[in-house]
Amino acid sequence: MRASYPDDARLAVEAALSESFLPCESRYAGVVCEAMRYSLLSGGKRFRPVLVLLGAELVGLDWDQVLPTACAIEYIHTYSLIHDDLPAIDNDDMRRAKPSCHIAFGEDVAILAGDALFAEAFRLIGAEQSPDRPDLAVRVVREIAEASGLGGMVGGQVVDVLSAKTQVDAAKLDFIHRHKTGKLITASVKAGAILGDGSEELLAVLERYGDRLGLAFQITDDILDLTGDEAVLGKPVGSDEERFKATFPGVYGLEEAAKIARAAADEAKRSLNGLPGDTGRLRDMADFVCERKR
Ligand code: GRG
Repeated sequence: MRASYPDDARLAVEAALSESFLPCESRYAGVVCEAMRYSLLSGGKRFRPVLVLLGAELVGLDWDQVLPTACAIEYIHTYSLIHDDLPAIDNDDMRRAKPSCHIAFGEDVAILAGDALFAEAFRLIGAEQSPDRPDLAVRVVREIAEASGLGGMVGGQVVDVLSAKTQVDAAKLDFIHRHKTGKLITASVKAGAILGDGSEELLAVLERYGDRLGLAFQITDDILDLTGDEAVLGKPVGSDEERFKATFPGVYGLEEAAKIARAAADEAKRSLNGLPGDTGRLRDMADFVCERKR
């Protein structure tokens, strides 16, 4: 059975993303603005902002009440992809079926576009998120900053980059995946619930759900890098092997890696047991991460 993806939420994010962006004309920094737009509005599954919306649903918030934060998280994800593709990191020429940001605009502009997206993310939350509850907006800023920085995405990426061409054991690989990918995914689903003043118990459940979901997501990413269809993925396959990157299929083999991803996704679903309200869409997301082809 193919898991259903919440396309209604994805389309709401897509519309908010294009509206969230200031026009680029008549600005000294116009070319950087164009590069930011190019990368941000070039498709993608919008997996993380969709999770923000689904987290918000759990606490009875409407999507439009959390869209600034949903967009901000996609800004941060886009910055990470732009920087990840740079020659100094993964040196990928294609992203989302288009030339990577640095191929289209040059390395200098791509670096600055990533930097600016990161800053704009927090500007967007500060300017537009929950003006009546600044305490909740501040809590979300902290959650997202922790998930993006040294204790999260960057911390995991540093270990990943420095571990290439070395022997990586299972514990280190688990750390890399849960930090470079898992933390931002976890912050996404928690952010929606935080903005609705969700209970600490609920946030603890979502922390567990996001951690397991993020691990399954990145293992599937490793598998797709070996077995995926380039036309569907929008980027070349085989790049992890080429760069001697530490991956789950590399350590466990393809079949076992797929089983570990499935088990993590099932744990994500189980962690939701007992929660009040409809958790069906979050459960579908767990199935989606294992079944996805891009
Ligand atoms: C700190 C060395 C260093 C570099 C900066 C922080 C960073 C760049 C990169 C983080 C690592 C990273 C890119 C993690 C995300 C991995 C991942 C699974 C990306 C693909 O996400 P999808 O499948 O992509 O959601 P779409 O295109 O659908 O948005």
